[in-house]
Parts: sequence; structure tokens; C-alpha cells
Amino acid sequence: MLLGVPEGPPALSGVFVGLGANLGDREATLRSALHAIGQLPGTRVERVSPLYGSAPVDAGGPDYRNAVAELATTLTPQALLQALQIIEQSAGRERPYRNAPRTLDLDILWFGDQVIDTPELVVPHPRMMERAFVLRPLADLVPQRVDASALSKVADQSIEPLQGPGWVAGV
Ligand code: PH2
Ligand code: MG
Ligand code: MG
Repeated sequence: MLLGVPEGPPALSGVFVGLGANLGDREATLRSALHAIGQLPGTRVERVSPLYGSAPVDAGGPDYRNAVAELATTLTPQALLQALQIIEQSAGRERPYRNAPRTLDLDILWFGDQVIDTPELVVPHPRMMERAFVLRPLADLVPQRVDASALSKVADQSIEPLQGPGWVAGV
């Protein structure tokens, strides 16, 4: 309680979201998605990785822009998932087939240390360890949690840093 204002539940940190886009103005879309995430109730964007360019993995279409953000949030995993899907839809996301090119993809990678296995949401993200476009930006944020052997397994995937961690203003 501060000045008579009741506190909500404490925000859970260590929530990591992967961002990807390979249609439209990819970088601008990722930037506005990060701002939209920061406006969600009880949610703060704590850190954003560098911005990467990456070739599509198990997918086609133009090269991707990818990044990972660390959040602190009072939302439940399910509420965060719903909010991320609304942000994807407002960026014009269409889902004509699996791994289709997309204007915006927002995936929950880790939610603290929670393990979730429901039809709607599986956390940790089931394919994250196979993907350089997740592991490289994650290793920038939490190097102690991404070991060298995990990175070496995805070393054949084409990915390059395009901009340092300051590419999103105000985070
Ligand atoms: N997302 C996918 C499939 N393939 N490849 C890259 N480089 N970046 C992505 O974000 C990506 C992908 C499915 O979500
Ligand atoms: Mg994805
Ligand atoms: Mg997704």
C-alpha cells in the first residue's frame, strides 16, 4: 500500500517473448509491437535484444527480422497469449498455412520457470532450442542460460545482427 493505493500482484519477471516478421515493414512492425506490449496492463518491457536478420527456417518467403524481449508482467500466461494474439492481428497477421510468411509473430518462450502444456500454449516454446533466430538474441540477454553447445547446434542457420540493443526507443 502506497499513499492509499492498493498494490496488485507483484510482476513476474523472466518472461521472454520472441518477435519475428518477414512481410511489410518488418522493423517498424517489431518496434510498434514492443510499444504495444509495454502498454498491456501490469506489463513492462524490461530489455530488448539486438535486432537480427535471418533466413527463414522451415519456412519460405523473404528474410525475417527477429528479436527477443524480456518482460515483467502481472498477466497470467493465458492472458498474455491472448494479448499477443490481438497485437498480431492488429499488425495484419494472416494464417493461411503453417509457417506462412507473416507480418508479425509473437511467441512466449519462457514464462519465469513455469512449465505449461495446454492445447493453446506450450512453454517453454517447443522448438526454441532448434532455432538460431531465438537462441542468438536470447543469448544476448541471458548468456548464462544459453549454453555454447545449444548455439553450436544451430550454427548452420543464417543469421546476422543488424542493430544493437538501442534499436527500440524508450525501452
Ligand atoms: N518463424 C517461424 C518459422 N521460421 N524463420 C526465421 N528466420 N524467423 C522466424 O521468426 C521464423 C522462421 C515460425 O514461427
Ligand atoms: Mg513462431
Ligand atoms: Mg507464433
